[in-house]
Amino acid sequence: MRIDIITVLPELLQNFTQESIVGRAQRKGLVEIHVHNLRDYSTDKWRRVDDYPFGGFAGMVMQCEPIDRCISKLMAERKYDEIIFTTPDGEQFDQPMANTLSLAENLIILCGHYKGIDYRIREHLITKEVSIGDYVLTGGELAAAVMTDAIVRIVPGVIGDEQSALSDSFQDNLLAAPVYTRPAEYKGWKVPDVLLSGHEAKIKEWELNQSYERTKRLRPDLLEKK
Ligand code: 6GU
Repeated sequence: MRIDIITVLPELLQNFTQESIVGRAQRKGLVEIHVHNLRDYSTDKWRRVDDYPFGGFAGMVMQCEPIDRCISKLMAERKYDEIIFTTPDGEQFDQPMANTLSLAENLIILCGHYKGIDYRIREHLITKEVSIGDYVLTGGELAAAVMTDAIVRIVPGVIGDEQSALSDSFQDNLLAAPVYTRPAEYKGWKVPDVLLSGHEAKIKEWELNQSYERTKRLRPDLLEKK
């Protein structure tokens, strides 16, 4: 899978794409993430990519040309499954959307900024508008990082034990059960006995009960989706 991220703040995303599980997935050759500096596609001598809005509204608007030049170049090189725009008025990102997007071959994520982008880009080039939640960020970079992280980690082979991605919170609309590691007792704080019992069926039953109990208490809305 390949993800192309278009941004005016490439430095903000560079470390993220090289580190941790996402970085390792790239080194393993399972995914390729390319960060493009939108200013490289400006034809302005000051490398500007925004301008004042028609109608005299406040703020600046990202112009059509640099975005179109960047997306057109990428589209000439390969076929994209989705051209995503990050925006607070987009469709809410969630685990089912991450699952679907993880099956894509090629994705573009265009990071929104300033007051917004010229609406013609959204009408003519963007295929999917996505928000990561009901709050406003200064730009779409962190949203692009969140989406990329959630998508990449469920690509087969990225997480060693594939069970572990499938047993995540939200994969079945249940929160995950608590986990513990050694020592079995720390400062008098004890690990539940059942986990030390070696009784596999009982442990599975305990995990499922914990999942239901925690979901009912913390996120009852998820149980209504089941
Ligand atoms: Cl995708 N972008 C911005 N700027 N703010 C957001 C968002 C995206 N999702 C939630 N808030």
